[in-house]
Amino acid sequence: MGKIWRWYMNMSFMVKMTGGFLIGILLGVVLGEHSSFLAPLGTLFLNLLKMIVIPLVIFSLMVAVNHSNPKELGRIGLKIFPFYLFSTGIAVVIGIILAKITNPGAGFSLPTEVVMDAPIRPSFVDTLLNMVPSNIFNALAQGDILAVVFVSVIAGLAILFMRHSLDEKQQEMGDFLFKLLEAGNEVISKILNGILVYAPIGVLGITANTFGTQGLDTAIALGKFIGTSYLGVIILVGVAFPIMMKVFGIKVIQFYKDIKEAAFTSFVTSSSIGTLPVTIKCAEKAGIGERVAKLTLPIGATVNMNGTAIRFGVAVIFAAEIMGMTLSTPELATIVIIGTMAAIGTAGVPGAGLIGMSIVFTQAGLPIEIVALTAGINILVDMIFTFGNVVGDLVGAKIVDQTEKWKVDNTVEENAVIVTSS
Ligand code: DAS
Repeated sequence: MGKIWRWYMNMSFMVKMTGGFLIGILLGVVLGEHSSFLAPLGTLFLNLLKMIVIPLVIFSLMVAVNHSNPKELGRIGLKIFPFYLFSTGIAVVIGIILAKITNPGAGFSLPTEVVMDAPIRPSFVDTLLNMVPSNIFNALAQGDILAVVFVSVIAGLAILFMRHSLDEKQQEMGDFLFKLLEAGNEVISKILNGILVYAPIGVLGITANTFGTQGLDTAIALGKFIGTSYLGVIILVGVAFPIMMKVFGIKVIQFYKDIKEAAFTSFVTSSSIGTLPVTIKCAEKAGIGERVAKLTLPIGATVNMNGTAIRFGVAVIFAAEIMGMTLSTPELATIVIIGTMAAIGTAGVPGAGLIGMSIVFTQAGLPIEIVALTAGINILVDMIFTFGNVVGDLVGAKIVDQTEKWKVDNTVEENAVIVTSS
């Protein structure tokens, strides 16, 4: 038994998830309807995902915010965060539009009767207003992720400014709270690692039950989900980002050549944070100033998830089609906000996008069973989403750096004018 356990633990996460998926398909095809006895394995996985989402977002966001320097955060932060919000929102929209063209979930239904959570998809204005919770504890208990993201960011900033306060007492308390945050983050990541050890078994249960009752339809639906995801990131990186860079006079082809190692590393590792050392090296090659790179890239690796945001847009339409629901334009606008905030709350590690999807689905009132359904093919889509995330981090850094250089040039010109005119 010990030997089998060591063999299982030594296998990479992605290989295990793929193995769980493929064995699940095999069991589903062989057992057919009888595979439903495996469904509880999947339900347990879903409950574990739901259990960890809120604490994970709280601690990962508050620690990420505290890794920045408030003095530097000022001007550059006021440029990079609007880019992150704008580019992530655009990515969700690209995912939604593409999925409405490819209809990945059309003609497919879930094996088990799903009771839809209520309230379903609050209105656009309510979603914006609900970001500021009237009762923080109620928002936590309800799993209101937008409120949790909002409160985590402002609480994290409060601790950050305490740690950099001139008042010694404030500094001491801030440092103490930051140590508590880092300890809490460590606890949550250990629990998450435990969940990810079980994940392949959960994926096996979900996949077997789905393929056992839905058969080939599942493969077609998931195949369209994968295809739409890849197409979405290709459009993001091939069209949207170049347009944004052209606006700032950046040479796109040369920039993409400079960052190719980071793009490739992110694709094969499926980890934005794991790619960070290569991302920083490529930033230097792309002529991005060290100050801008060192400030924006670590934060970007944690909160800027343009590729993953594509996943959320595609997944929501995928789920709505499976559930036979039609989303109105205001509801889709609400989904863009939910997807953008959930992307900010998603960590840059393998498999994190699945947890981000749980956030979006919980908030949008869509069945989390569909998240687990895509878990089996996560290895294929996680690569392209991470690729989109890391390229987006570097595009944001390059744009901010370009405006910083404009600022320096203008200052030099102004000084030159002063000198010549005096
Ligand atoms: N693997 C995540 C990353 O590192 C992306 C995702 O899970 O969607 O960015």
